Amino acid sequence: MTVSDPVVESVVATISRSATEIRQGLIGRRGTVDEENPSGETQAEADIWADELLGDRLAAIDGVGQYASEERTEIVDCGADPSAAESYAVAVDPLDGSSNLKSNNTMGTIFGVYDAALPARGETLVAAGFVLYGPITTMVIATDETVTEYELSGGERTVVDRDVTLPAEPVVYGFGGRVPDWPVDFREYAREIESELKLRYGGALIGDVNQVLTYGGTFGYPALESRPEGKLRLQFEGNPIGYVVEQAGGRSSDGTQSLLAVDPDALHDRTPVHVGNDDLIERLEATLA
Ligand code: FDP
Repeated sequence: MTVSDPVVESVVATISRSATEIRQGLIGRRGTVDEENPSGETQAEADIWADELLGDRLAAIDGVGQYASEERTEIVDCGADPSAAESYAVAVDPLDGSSNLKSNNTMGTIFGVYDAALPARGETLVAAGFVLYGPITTMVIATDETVTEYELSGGERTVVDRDVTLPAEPVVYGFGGRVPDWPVDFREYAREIESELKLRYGGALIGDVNQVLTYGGTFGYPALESRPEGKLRLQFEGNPIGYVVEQAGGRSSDGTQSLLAVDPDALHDRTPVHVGNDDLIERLEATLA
């Protein structure tokens, strides 16, 4: 199964073919380097390596006008005008959850294909998705038509679910950050959710969101007392994940509105991130209002 837009299909095919290689390349690259990413976080060797690998390949695609990554300060101008028809900007988090390298837990690669110059609103996404490096490597791709899950093996992608839809009955939840750092209103909401759903939290956004897509429920990395802007990045994490979950029948929120409606100020802007079943996000927004 291919994506109908040829540029988007090339982006998706490039990421899916690279995923097996990225997975293999993690061996021997679990250490950190003496560098920080533009958000001030220590980079792993694998973060930099995966960014270079994906950056070179995605920037070479005809119709990709910009490449941007959580791991580099500036946008790479790839030649095509991202606001022109049939030309797009690609934003990538090459290795989401890379602090899990140390404990050998789940990680992912996230991408968003924007039909606008970056930084852009999530509403301009034409496709988004992620690779999940779990016991097996899977890929979820959302377009305006559908959300599809694939298994990846040796550069091939095989459909396992043609129509990924959030189960109607929520089962799991996972919230990031430390409880004492949660604002009082979020704590109140979390107490309610804890009494209704089952905690499933692995510490990598992609792994935790995929549990929500699989079982129904909610994932949140809220605004913190120490960091009201939240931890996750809007262009590289919030928007693509919001798009996937909304296309799968759920909702996304920054606490007050859909993540896709947030106006970015800068490429590396952070945002509180909440995704999940409709009624849970509605209750969250009502509690935080
Ligand atoms: P990581 O720092 O390991 O890359 O934004 C990245 C992210 O992981 C998310 O994948 C994850 O949900 C969150 O940060 C975990 O943050 P904590 O440091 O608070 O555990």
